[in-house]
Amino acid sequence: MNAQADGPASGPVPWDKPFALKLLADLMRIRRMEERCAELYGQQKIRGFLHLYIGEEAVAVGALNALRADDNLVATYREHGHALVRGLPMASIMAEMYGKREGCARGRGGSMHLFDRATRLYGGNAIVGGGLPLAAGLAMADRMQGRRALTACFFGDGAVAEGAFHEAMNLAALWKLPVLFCCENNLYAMGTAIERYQSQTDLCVKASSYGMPATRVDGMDVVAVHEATQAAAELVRDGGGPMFVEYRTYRFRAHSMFDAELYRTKTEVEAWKARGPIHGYTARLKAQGLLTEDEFLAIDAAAQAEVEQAVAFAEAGTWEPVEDLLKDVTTPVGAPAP
Ligand SMILES: Cc1ncc(C[n+]2csc(CCOP(=O)(O)OP(=O)(O)O)c2C)c(N)n1
Ligand SMILES: [Mg+2]
Repeated sequence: MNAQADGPASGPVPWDKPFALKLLADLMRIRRMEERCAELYGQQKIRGFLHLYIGEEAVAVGALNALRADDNLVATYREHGHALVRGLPMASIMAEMYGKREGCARGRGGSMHLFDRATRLYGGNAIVGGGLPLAAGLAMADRMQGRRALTACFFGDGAVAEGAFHEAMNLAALWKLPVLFCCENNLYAMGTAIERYQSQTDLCVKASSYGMPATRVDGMDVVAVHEATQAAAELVRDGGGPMFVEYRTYRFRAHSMFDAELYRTKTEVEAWKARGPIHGYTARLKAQGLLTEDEFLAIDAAAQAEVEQAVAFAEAGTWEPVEDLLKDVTTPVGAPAP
């Protein structure tokens, strides 16, 4: 139904070797980190919700490598890869997943709420569509403070059916706020295919209806993602107002760790895996003489070593004492203090 099995992305890679291999390393770091997270979940080292990004890595890697360090970033609960590419140490991400004090949100957020003020990662978010109004607000703050940065807001196709999407798109377009709306369209919202919950399945049409430029790109192709995001970011940064980019992608794993995947066929999943973001890119790099098999193995080994160091760091981390649990918890006006 949704399969678009036209083979892996192809074509020249327009980058010098260091940059090309940096992006390959980012893809591998996310993949290896999340494969390990799945194992740790089985061992109950990571608990609660866990949404893996496996299959979608080219979006975060291509897009975030096209942005600047002083741009703001807002993400969803499927944000481990975004946090990593943004520059958070893998160890602090892993410790957060464990719920340890050494985590980037001091163990209070967990997988869905990675947050880091220093790198301007304004959070994962458990609420579908919840990040869009935050992004509009951050962009408005930048405008008022005269900062020439943009806010990149990542969200899924499911968010496009939420009121918050339309409110944020409307105000961002009306006030020409510097927001880059990055829609990760993986064709499903939990177990519901896009044809079953969207009246208009062409999401660019929805964005265009707010008078905002919109473009669609192959989210399995890290080169195409980078080029489209760079062009869009330039437009937004130059004061052109917000822009919408739809990245057509696919998750290879279940929605979360509790999902029997009865809503899609194995054939469809396999067809998308054939377009996987890592092996297609690797083949192109090799064909162009930018990568040898030994270099690939070294990048993979480095990613796996980083994962093991991150796990050791999380294991050695500390739990917050029970008596501190209500610290930083806001008390509603009129309620007795905790
Ligand atoms: C406001 C709100 N409604 C419902 C949910 C339950 N929920 C969690 S994930 C999800 C699907 C979202 O799909 P999409 O935005 O496409 O993101 P994906 O999981 O595919 O990355 C839903 C409905 C929620 N978290 N928040
Ligand atoms: Mg989705």
